[in-house]
Amino acid sequence: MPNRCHIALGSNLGPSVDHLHAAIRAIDGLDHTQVIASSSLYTSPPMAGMKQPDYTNAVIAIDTALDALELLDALQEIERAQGRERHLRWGARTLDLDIISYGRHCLNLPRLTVPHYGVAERAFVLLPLFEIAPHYQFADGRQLTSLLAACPPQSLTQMPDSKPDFSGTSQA
Ligand code: ROI
Repeated sequence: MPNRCHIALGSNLGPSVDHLHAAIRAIDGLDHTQVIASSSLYTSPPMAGMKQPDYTNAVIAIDTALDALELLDALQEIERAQGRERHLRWGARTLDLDIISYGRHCLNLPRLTVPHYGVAERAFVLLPLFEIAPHYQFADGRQLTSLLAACPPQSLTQMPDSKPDFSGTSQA
């Protein structure tokens, strides 16, 4: 049985829209993995007033038969292939792929925490997720709409006509 997972995408270096589109195609091309839905793309200033270029963000839903660490490895390989350099925590990046949820599982592994630890503070994750899964409840019981209502305000701009193409057809 595949697991329904949500991946947050972010980029603020180079042609960010192209980076996100290429990443979504690459994820759809992973073994035993299919993109089910994608949000629009959004632009937002960097969180916490950091001095960096604005970000382009999106969230996708996938179904995957990869286990959580296989998925993490595959996403990190896509980040590497698209030129991400990893030495700066919270530095500007060509591509950031975060596993927000993995099925109905809560995982606390050295390399991976799901639901993602920072999700409640990140409108650039919650709002795109709301676009594709408005009734979503995290595996730890938190309701997406409650997190959105309590999230620190953040300026997010939905880019018109920016829903990426992928081969999936069903809804998240
Ligand atoms: N800020 C925004 N707006 N979008 C991001 O994807 C993002 N990613 C990050 C930090 C540096 C926390 N800030 C961000 O990793």
